[in-house]
Amino acid sequence: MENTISAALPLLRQACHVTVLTGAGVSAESGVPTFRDVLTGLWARYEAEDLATAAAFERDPALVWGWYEWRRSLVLRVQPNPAHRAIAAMAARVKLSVVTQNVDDLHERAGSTGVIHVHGSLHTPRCFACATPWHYPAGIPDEPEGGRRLAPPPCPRCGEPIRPGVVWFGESLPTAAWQAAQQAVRDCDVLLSVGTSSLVYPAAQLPFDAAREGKTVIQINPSATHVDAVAQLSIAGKAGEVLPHLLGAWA
Ligand code: BV8
Repeated sequence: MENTISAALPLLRQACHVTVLTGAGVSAESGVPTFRDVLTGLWARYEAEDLATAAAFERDPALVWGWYEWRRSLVLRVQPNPAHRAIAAMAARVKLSVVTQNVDDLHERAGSTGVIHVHGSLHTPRCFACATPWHYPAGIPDEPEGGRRLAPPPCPRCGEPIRPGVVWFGESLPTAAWQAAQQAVRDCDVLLSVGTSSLVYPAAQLPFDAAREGKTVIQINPSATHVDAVAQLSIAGKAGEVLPHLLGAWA
């Protein structure tokens, strides 16, 4: 790992614009289960691709709303980790774009601004029918370990159920966010892909778009992914351990 970190430093130092693409692995060291691990307790018998859908919500709104409320309560209880903080610190050293697939707000709580959320956010619920934005009551919900079914609140405007503000499978990505993410790849010299299995499209396409456009792709992930095929460097390590070292590029 040390030699790939030292090989990354000159590539970052020479960059005028770095775009960081993050997945659930960047929040793992905060204690947020990765997307492959977030199905526990009541939801353990489901596949994420089946539960994170509008059809699942229409079929059983309490099962799906309970899952997202459990995840939201967990995110509200944890703190950004050194990976989030290193990414926020990078913005003071080089022009930086942050594109995340995560629906938590840990990048923002670490100080990153202008974060591009291509899969929405746990913190922006809206009406399933009329899309009227809805606001959670203050405080951290007290969700039991193992989870529970929880009926979603009714929309104050039309009475239909409130849904999480995330992008479900089968739903299009928010146009503005997706266009900003693609622009951030076009504009950068280096794409840093951190903590993503790169299995969900179209976000998973971004590192391949970057490589095709001649950008330098650097990956940080303890495991191998498809991105290894196009990465100039794959740093086999944890985001919270590797990213603080990469700040050395600008020391
Ligand atoms: C779309 C929000 C156009 C919700 C997520 C059939 C019909 C419709 C579409 C499709 C279809 N077949 C395929 C598709 C496309 C589909 C897709 O890609 N499916 C996959 C399963 C093949 N995509 C879509 O549906 C997208 N929309 O295509 O629109 C359209 C519209 C209508 C009709 C047709 C087409 C929308 C996809 C968005 C889904 N929403 N999240 C929620 O959070 O509940 S996806 C979710 O999973 C994440 O956001 C992320 O994008 C994805 C993968 O998660 P990761 O972040 O990568 O996490 P994961 O757990 O997988 O991996 C963690 C990684 O971290 C691992 O590699 C691990 O090694 C590493 N790691 C662990 N610890 C650390 C670490 N790394 C560093 N440090 C550590 N400490």
